Amino acid sequence: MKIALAGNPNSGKTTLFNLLTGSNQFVGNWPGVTVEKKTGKLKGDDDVEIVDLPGVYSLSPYSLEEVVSRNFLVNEKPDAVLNIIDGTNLERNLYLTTQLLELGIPTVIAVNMTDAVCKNGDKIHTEELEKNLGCPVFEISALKNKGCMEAASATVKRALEKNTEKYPFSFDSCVEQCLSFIENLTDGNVSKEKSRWYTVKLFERDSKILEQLKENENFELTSENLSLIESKIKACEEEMDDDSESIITGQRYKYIESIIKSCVTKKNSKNHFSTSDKIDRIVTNKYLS
Ligand code: BGO
Repeated sequence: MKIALAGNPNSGKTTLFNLLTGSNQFVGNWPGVTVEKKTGKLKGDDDVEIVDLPGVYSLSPYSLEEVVSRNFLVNEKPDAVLNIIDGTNLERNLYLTTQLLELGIPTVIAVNMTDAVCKNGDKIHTEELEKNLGCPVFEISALKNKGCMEAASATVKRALEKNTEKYPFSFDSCVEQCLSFIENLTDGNVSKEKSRWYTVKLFERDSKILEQLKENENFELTSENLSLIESKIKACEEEMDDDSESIITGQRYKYIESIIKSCVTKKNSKNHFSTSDKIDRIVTNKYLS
């Protein structure tokens, strides 16, 4: 069994990986690139291999690390994903989560740094987070070795059950209509669990996705269907007065904002991020990633 460990840089991924694998680690490079690849056997279960993915903020195709991570997730088909997120910085970390959950891979979320969350006097409502994300959520502290093995065991269980409960988030109706249109054109040719991932990426005009559809799904959109998709995307962009990629980014952050409101009680409520913070992040994500 292969489990991918995914998360933002500084989320505590290395600390967790070391805890879960101990000295049972292999270090090399990802094929064709000079990005370090670490794998290891889960302590107490030699049948489970943990693959430490490069730390990334999103699965866009803009940095080498992002391409390596998403290629592994889409091409190598791990049995499950353990997504580690920094509990003291949920807003930023959940952006990657919203993308991971579209991949149709059984996923478990480990909210790390809960010692620091507790110290700040904040509270994360795990059950509410589970409802919003449609997958199991564990509070852990990799630093203090709390809850880590439990999260790993739940990931193994989730992989064995092949459990990909439906991720409950939907975009605004104009976007969803366009996504349904795209999905119908690929229907039956793209594996069911990956369909949402490919559909959203086609809507975003992700340059690498057409090649991957051909390689992984043995499916090519006809030029007629591609121009039909393009005209639908353009109509949606006009209606929403933005480009398709920014529409998706903006709506992900809007959803994250609503999750934070219902799932986090902050001691200092001023810590909630404001609309201007949100816009800063959209711009940063788009132009700097
Ligand atoms: C330093 N709780 C707390 N409080 N900190 C944690 C936890 C946790 O549960 N887990 C990890 N950290 P990485 P990536 C550091 O290195 O695993 C800390 O990038 C320091 N270093 O100890 O490296 C962890 O692999 C000097 O902190 O993350 C590390 O995802 C002063 O989070 C940091 C303070 O962890 C990143 C911290 C010289």
